[in-house]
Amino acid sequence: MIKIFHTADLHLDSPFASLPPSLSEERRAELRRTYIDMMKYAARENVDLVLIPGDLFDSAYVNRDTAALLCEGFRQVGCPVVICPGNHDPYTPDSIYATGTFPSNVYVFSDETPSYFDFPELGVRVWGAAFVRKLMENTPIVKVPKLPEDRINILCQHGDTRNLLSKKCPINPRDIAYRGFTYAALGHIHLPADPEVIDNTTVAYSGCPVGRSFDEPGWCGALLVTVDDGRRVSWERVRFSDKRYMVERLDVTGAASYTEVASRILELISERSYGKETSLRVVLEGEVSPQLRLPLTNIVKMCQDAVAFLELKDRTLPIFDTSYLENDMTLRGAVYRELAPRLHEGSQHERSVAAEALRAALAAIDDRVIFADAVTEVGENEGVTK
Ligand SMILES: [Mn+2]
Repeated sequence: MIKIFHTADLHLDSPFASLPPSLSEERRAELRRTYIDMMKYAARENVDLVLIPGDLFDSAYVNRDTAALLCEGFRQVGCPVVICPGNHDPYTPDSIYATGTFPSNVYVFSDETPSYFDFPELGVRVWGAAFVRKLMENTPIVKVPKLPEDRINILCQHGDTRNLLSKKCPINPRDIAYRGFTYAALGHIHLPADPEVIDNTTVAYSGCPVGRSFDEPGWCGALLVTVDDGRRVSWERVRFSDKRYMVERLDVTGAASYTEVASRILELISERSYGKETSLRVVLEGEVSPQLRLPLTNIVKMCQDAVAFLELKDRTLPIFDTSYLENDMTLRGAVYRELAPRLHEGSQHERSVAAEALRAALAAIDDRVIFADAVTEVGENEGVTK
């Protein structure tokens, strides 16, 4: 039986550019701590092999202290550590992989053509193909020959099984199974589904060990994998994040005041038992009166102590009880009638923009202040690639 610890996509030394410098340094320190926690765990569990299929670092440039810490962790874990550089940390001549001095138990793939490391004492051969630049358009796996059955063949690869047109090493899991791998340790997808079993092959993404933003919500971790003497694979997820991001949608239809919205947010926080371990984004939705102002900064102040961090997005539509506007003969009614088709039938983006326009117009007509923080940001996270 062999025990494997599989982690990927740690993105050490991420810039966290959206945060103020002190907070971003705190986050980087958390990532480093998570790495150390993982190596301690792997040592405690007496694993035979650590597999890191890519994006261990966020970029090719690595802080000297981070590199020292990394070496220390690898030394402590003792067993062989196999790294396959990914699209964020490709094996380039000036990368840490080429220039750093890792302990002798660390094995790093350096070629775009598949190659392998043999571990005869474990009866294991580990295959992989390194990213040597940010893209890998072809599928190196198809160049792997049909594998001999006298040992456990493992793939350690950064790549994308979701999209065969991906420019980040597209992989068809069936190709992995066809070649006869027992286990494929993959990296690249940060929030993966459970491992997939095809014939005698288990194809698994570990996901990222800790979420770095609202794009990566929930508890994260790594995989502890066992291959028994009959080459049956079992796995368990081990949580390594002690903080998490969560995103909630809250329907505030009919809310009469912003304090009512604040108490609905507090109710939601208490219902879900969120506390200081959770950074929370609440997307406010539903239909509210066009008169209702949602000063997000004030609402955040009223609720933020309940969680680690609170962010609000206003996606409400100011069309609750608009019967009076439909027949209003002043400029207010004219603006409403002009925007009504988009408010009611447009795409989500059109509805949000029209809602914002209606709010701004009504505020301007009443000579009220227009709050800049109510500006909608539809789809800002769509199409994010990791
Ligand atoms: Mn990644």
